[in-house]
Amino acid sequence: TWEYAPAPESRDIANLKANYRMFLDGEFVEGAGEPLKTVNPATEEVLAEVSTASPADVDRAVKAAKRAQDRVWGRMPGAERAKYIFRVARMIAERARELAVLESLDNGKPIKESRDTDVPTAAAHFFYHAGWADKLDHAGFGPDPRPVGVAGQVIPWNFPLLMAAWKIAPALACGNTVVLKPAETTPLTALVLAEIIQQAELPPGVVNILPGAGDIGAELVNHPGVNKVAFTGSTEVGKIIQRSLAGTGKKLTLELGGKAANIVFDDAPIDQAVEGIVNGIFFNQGHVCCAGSRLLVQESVAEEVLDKLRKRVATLRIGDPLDKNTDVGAINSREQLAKIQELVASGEDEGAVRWTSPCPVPDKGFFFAPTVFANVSQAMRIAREEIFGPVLSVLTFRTPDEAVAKANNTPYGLSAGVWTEKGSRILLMADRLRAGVVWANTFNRFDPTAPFGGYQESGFGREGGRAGLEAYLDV
Ligand code: TXE
Repeated sequence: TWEYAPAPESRDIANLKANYRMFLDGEFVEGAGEPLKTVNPATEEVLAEVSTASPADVDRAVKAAKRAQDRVWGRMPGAERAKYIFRVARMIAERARELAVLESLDNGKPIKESRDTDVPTAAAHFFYHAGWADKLDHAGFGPDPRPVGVAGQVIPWNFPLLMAAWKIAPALACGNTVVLKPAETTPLTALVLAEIIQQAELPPGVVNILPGAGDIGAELVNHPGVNKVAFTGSTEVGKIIQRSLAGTGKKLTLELGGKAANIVFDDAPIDQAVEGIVNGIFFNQGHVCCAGSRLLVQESVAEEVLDKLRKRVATLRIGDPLDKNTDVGAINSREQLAKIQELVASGEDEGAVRWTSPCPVPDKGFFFAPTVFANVSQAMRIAREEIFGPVLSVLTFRTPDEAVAKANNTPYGLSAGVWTEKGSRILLMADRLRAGVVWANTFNRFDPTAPFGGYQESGFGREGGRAGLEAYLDV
């Protein structure tokens, strides 16, 4: 029988600004690395001091994960693993308020997004994958699918808890153990997830969470004890990892940058499309790999769409991430803000027409007002490079062929959106767009049942759905 532990006490919201230790072999311990200070991007104040891993800590964690995989987790019947994973899912839901507040403090995202998207979607990911743990033999993977072993996982700062869930849940469902490195600017919610994993009594070593900078990420992915690497982050680092793993025989999945086209046809429900355009680029301050950062609008409705868009964007409220009315929060770091400013300046230099929302912007903290560029041509940097901020580049097209050609004119291929009343056009476009995800009459919808991942320089491998399990199984 399975006895549920009493619901653990959440940390008092007033005490979230504590210091955090790393999670290794079932214990919270001081790492031997230089402690890092994480900053609240909305106030520029230090939020917490976090201990970080040294290369020796990485080695200890990988060995602990291997022991746990060999002796316990990899041998456990799937139905037993499922109970632990369900428990983690439920405890995330129980600690939702604490996790949402902490995520907004550490990352800068509006509380309504961490409350309504990040935390529930993270819990949903564990619930969904718990359901797979005892069905792997019957899912058509081939005879006797086996766990790969130890997964080394490195995640970015834009969805800190959700990315941890995306990585850890499928790995555990398939019987693998995990060493995960969160991003240096947002390690906190992954460490609360570690508390949950400890309270859910997962055997020591099954999950290890080691904060650190990129050098520790490199140490982890290159450790010979790691059998499978999963990375979400910049295309630049993804390429470094791919090169460094060549010839090692390790499995690898990469989820990298994007420059998605959000395509609006003249028969689209325009008001609904405007909401989708706003959500597509201003959700999470545009810190979204699948953000609809290029609006492709059919020439005959371009003026109407742009007028309505500017009016709508002017009503967005920018400011305190903990205010429930905030629509656009803080940029995650000073570095990211500088990158956005540099790319916006390039758009002006290259002759695009800049419009900036007149909404008031706080003086303190890292904020950037929602910005829309019209008259953008395909050669401009703002049409080609990932800005990863609240900046939309607007291009026009006349025919579906031209829309496809422009949308596919990118080295990326993560996502796209299509707005039209015509079902046949949706199917045609979805077929011809080189993107791992195509949304129709919606944007930025995430669901654990749907595989997510890219083409080309957006990476390879899928997360979510049955396809997401393949990377964590050998057949
Ligand atoms: O990413 P990095 P950064 C894009 C976005 C952003 C740019 C830079 O355009 O402006 O990348 O962001 C770890 N081996 N995206 O510098 O460096 C690092 O510690 C192993 C898109 O933050 O790729 C962190 O945990 N790991 C993206 C993680 O990699 C290494 C999300 C991501 O950091 C490493 C984030 C190395 N050599 C940024 N170097 C998306 N697709 O969602 C760094 N890391």
